[in-house]
Amino acid sequence: MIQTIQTKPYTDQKMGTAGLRRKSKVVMQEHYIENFMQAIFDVIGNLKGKTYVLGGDGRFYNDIAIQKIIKMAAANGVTKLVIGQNGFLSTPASSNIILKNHLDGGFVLSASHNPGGENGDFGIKYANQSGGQCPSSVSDAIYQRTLTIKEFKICDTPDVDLSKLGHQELCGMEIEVIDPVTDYVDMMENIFDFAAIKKLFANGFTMCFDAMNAVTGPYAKRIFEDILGARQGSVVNATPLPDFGGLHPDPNLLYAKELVDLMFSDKSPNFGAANDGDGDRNMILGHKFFVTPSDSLAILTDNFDLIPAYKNGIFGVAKSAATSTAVSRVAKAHNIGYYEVPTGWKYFVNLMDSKRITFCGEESFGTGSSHIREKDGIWAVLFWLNIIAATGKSVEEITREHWKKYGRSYYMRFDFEGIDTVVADRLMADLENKLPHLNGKDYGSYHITEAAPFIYHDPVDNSDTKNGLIIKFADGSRIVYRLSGTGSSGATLRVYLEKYETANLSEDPLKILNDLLQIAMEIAEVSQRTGKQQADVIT
Ligand code: G16
Repeated sequence: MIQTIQTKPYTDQKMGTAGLRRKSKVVMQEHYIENFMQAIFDVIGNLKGKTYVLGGDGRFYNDIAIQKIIKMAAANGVTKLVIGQNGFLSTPASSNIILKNHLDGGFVLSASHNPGGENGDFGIKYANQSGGQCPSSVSDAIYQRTLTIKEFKICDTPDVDLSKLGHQELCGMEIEVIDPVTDYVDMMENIFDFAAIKKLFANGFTMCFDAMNAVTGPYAKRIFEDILGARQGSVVNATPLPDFGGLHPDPNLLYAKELVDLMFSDKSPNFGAANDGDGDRNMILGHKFFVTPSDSLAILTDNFDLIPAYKNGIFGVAKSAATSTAVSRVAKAHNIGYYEVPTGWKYFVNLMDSKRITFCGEESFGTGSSHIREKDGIWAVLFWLNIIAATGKSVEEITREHWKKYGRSYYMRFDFEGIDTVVADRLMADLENKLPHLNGKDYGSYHITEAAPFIYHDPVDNSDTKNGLIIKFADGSRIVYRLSGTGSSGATLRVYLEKYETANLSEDPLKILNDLLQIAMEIAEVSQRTGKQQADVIT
């Protein structure tokens, strides 16, 4: 039976860089999920004939939220939901299901790389029929709707059994529970040279993939161990847990510590990788060697012709403005299109749909291609394995040869977390006002040639987006400032530093970037305004 239930609006349901992301306890408030979902359904409008995919990364509250969403979808007239078994679905797998089956969109229940559990974070990503997250115009309309919502519709029925594969019906809506892994594996087999990677493992190559107790465990076990023949146990933390076993599922040098310690030990396997909560981020490591995400994008792009799906050519490549410019040199060498977009994967979607780009990536450990409309953690790992299989070279050799050929963009990100939002907004606003006065100024040997906000003009829909502030120097160095759009409370100031070198290729990045860090701190008055002498997280 369909019920219409009265509710009162929440005022904090504005989506960030990637959907709605809040503390679990905020989301657990009465009707919080219901209000947000009803706002989405209201903005979409007529739901008759529409099919959506639904799943999540298994974090705390997924099981409760998913049942609410199923019952609300049915009550709002959705024709069909395709749901991952037991409610599991990675973000890239969900995008693939939308595209492959021409669905109208989907919902991934995840706060991505943020920690889970009752004291952690929860989130909802809403994708439209493009397979990517909805554009800002749609998320703005949804937010406006959340401010005026008065009631929501829900079916008063028992919970759906999501452990059973196959078809069911609920309040007149069709439900299909699918294996979350199969379609994704098929897609990967059609992109990469699985035979070559199998041979690599058969010849004794070793890897460690850290699934961080999040959603990619079952995907990674099936692909790396069962199909490609990596030895059993190559995938660690492989069972998705509601609190990720206490891990912070952010694949970087700080939070993937267990993997990093292993890879930097004498007994490390040949190759190491980690994914985040919902499987769209990746980190790549070799023996005692870390590849920055910016370099990874450049290296993958440079080696496109080693991959069966791309060997006949690629359209172009894009990166977020905050990502290092390493890939720009590769694009130039291959004479392919090159784009810089604001932070947020959704900005790549138009470029992929219009065949301007094939590859894209971000400094925040995201790499992907137009096979789907989300970044894809396992895809990036397979790409690296395919290059290693084709060249017989190690991660370090591949990266060092790349630097030799193109020079090296030393790159680091400094995060100042938990800042009062008023202080953070003021810092950015004052800095923006200061930028025009910085042009032409010298800071030691650094000469500023351009200081301006980053404004992106989308060549497809002609929209303009402002995101972050960029200071460029005569030697090609850059400082980028922006506020994170994925936090669940307070503000995080991100300061991104980059310096290009053609001769000193083996230095400690911090040593190379230290002067630039001091300049960045001074220009934005970071310590005076935030009380922080140094960053909380450095990646
Ligand atoms: C999300 C977006 C990414 C973006 C990242 C930035 O990642 O999908 O495209 O790069 O946020 O985060 P911030 O605004 O905090 O710098 P994810 O993995 O959280 O979905």
